Amino acid sequence: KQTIYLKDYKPFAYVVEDVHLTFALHPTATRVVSRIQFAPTETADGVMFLHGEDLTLISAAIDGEPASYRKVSGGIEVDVPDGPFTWQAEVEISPSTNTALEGLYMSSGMYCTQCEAEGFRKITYYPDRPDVMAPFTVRIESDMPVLLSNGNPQASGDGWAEWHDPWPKPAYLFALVAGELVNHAGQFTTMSGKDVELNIWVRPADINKCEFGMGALIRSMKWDEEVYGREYDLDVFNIVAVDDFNMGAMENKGLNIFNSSCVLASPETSTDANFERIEAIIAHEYFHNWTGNRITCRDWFQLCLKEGLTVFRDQTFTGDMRSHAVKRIDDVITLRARQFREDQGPLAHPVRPESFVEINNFYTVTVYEKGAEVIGMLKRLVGDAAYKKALNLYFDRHDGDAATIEDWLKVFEDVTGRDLSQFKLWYSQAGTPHLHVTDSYDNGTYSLTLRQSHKPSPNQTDKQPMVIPVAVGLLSPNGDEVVPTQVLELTEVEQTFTFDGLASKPIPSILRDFSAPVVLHQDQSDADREFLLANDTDPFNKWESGRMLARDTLLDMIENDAAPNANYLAALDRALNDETTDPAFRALLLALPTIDDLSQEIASKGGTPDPTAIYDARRALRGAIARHCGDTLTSLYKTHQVTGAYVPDAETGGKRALTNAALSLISLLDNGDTARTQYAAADNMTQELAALSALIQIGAAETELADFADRWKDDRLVMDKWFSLQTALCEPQDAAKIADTLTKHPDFDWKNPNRFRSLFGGLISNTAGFHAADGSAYILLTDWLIKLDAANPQTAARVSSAFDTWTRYDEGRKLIIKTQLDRILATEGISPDMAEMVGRMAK
Ligand code: B3K
Ligand code: ZN
Repeated sequence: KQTIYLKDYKPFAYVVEDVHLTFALHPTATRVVSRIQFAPTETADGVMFLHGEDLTLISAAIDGEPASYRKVSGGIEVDVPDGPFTWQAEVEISPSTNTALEGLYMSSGMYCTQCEAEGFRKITYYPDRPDVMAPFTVRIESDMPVLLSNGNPQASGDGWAEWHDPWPKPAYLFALVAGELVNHAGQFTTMSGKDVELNIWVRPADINKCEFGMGALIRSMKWDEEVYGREYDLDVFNIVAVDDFNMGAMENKGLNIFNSSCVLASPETSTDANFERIEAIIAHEYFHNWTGNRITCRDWFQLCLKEGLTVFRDQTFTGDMRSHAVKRIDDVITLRARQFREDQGPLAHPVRPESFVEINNFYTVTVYEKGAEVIGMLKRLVGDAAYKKALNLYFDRHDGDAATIEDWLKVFEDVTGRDLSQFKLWYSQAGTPHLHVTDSYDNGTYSLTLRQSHKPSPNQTDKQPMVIPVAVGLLSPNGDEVVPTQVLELTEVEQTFTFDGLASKPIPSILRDFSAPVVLHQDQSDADREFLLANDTDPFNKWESGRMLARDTLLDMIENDAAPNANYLAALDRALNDETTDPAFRALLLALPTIDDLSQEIASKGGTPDPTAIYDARRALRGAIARHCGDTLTSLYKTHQVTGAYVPDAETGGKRALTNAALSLISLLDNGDTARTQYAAADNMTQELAALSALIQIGAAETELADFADRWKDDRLVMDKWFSLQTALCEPQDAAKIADTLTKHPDFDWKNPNRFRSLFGGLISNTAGFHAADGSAYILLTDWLIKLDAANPQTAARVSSAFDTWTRYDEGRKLIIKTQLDRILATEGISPDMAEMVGRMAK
């Protein structure tokens, strides 16, 4: 497969005016008839290329006459007339043997599709590129009782149904579902008074897990009207839950298809975290209706145009539904753990990449989460009012377009008169910028000097200074905020900002709300951190101060064999007792930096992280916190228990988060007595799983693990948790062995992406276990990646990124990993997906 470059973009030479598809469904011999109206543009030259993969072509005609065509790599070249013409083709495909889960495939007896990015070409011959948009009419013939496609239902009868989608769309938004499904119905009246029928379609056994998702959908529809002025545009909105799915969900026009783990929920089977994630994903896919579907991407290099913006929108939505402070902290934890990690390694790439082999490999945290950070910075720089104006202009100007990042930035330039050419570097320059801060105080004037630096990234060595919005507030030593938050714009390598009229040297709170995705370096004393942890009005920096104390004591313990910092333990105890703060916030104070976070930190200073030593230090610090804060933890555990029926809301969820964070530490001291009691009494999955986790972490969960498997053996989503907890939370030295044993469990259905990711995702997250010095986990994962790649390249390639930190480690580990990467590359028939990912890592 060849490399595609952004700079080579050329528009398609034909316009697609209308698409008619007829599907005669059959597990191994589905027939697809396409009737497509094409019209040439000025650049047409009589030969039209259509993508097509794994298709058996039965017939092809142009205006009713047999077509003249040649099969070429990736599709066919067709000789076409000078004027408009009708292309009609019939192909045969085999959904039941499609284990790649891309195109039309079968999952638990139902037919479903996944076309983004380039799956439609596995359904029929077509210009499968996002800048070709057309209205679709679809006829489905099947004896399945429920037949769904995009748009509005048009007609149906015994064994067939027809759907019409009036909104021109690219092929990647096409969807079809056929199955023995039942629906949880709902209704929404839009702001202009149109009634929309809502449905969540599931297998009959799951019908009691739809209510929460329906509520989340309705909240999303309302929010998008209120906050972005965006109304829904069809008579129906359907969601379908599918068990075998390569990702979380897919925003197909009017017919969203979801991984069942991202839509099905009930208090007995889902945790608070599951509920919050489901609400966010339903919102995300719904929000794509405007940011992605009505306005789509010109080409796949522009992916962040829809994904960064839609993530930004769903993050704001979750903040509005729950807590902005807690959501921001959660998002930054993820950004640093995953995106900063990506930036630090061989897979680093810009938010808008410039080349790819397999686009599915670029649905990354950089495109999504850093893409969302870029939108957040833009909003902070122009202000809320200008952001709103710019978005309205974007929707007005580009509705129905396949747009670019240039189009997006232009609306902001037109609305604000600002030149955004330097800001645009956020889209083209890879890597995480470093921000260095020094300060001084002299005679009433406080000066802050900000300096930016950039490390090289793959294929990018010389970097330009970027526009970095740095939100800053100043506190006086008595705790008053003397300078409220203001945004300093760092545009040069180094700049000094001054503040006059201050009676004494202030304590600065820098990068409030994490106003830019950078690594902040500042000389901060323990005393300043303790002060900010107690007094900062910015919740992010309040949390961050505690985080930095925890991080530095861990680094000191790892690097210098130091004892846990007593100042930190005392400050943490005080913060935990501060009843004016949200319990969810206090739960976050108890979340220590992970082993991988600490490895990243050590590596960025030029050191070589030792996962085992880091594991030991974390364990020692957890023990010290449990002992030092024991009374506080026990009392929080008692006083914050939630009573009454389970509700998946932020308020009670925050209390459960706090008591369960306490439980995990209390269990280090009481041999699991409290956890065992909680497990036995639990009437919801949040409490049950927290207790089980605490017991696994102290190696005392044998009875409960058996009980759990016995009670939940018929629930696939709950059994996914059972698989992942064991590999994630066991002692590192047992991890590879436990994972290997679990692969032999009769319920380890490795072709199901959720199950594969549960077991191996758990193992990978057990950092000290995954990086066991003997390489046992590396070898096990590699064996399974090679096996999975033959069936499902997309998921295999995605999981292979577990190795992207390999150059951080010592020679022994590096040698074993490099051997595994080479082993993958040498495997006969390796997929282009895997070859690209592993090739980039092995370089
Ligand atoms: N747009 C899809 C992701 C498609 C991934 C293709 N490999 C889901 C989302 O971002 O909403
Ligand atoms: Zn998305």
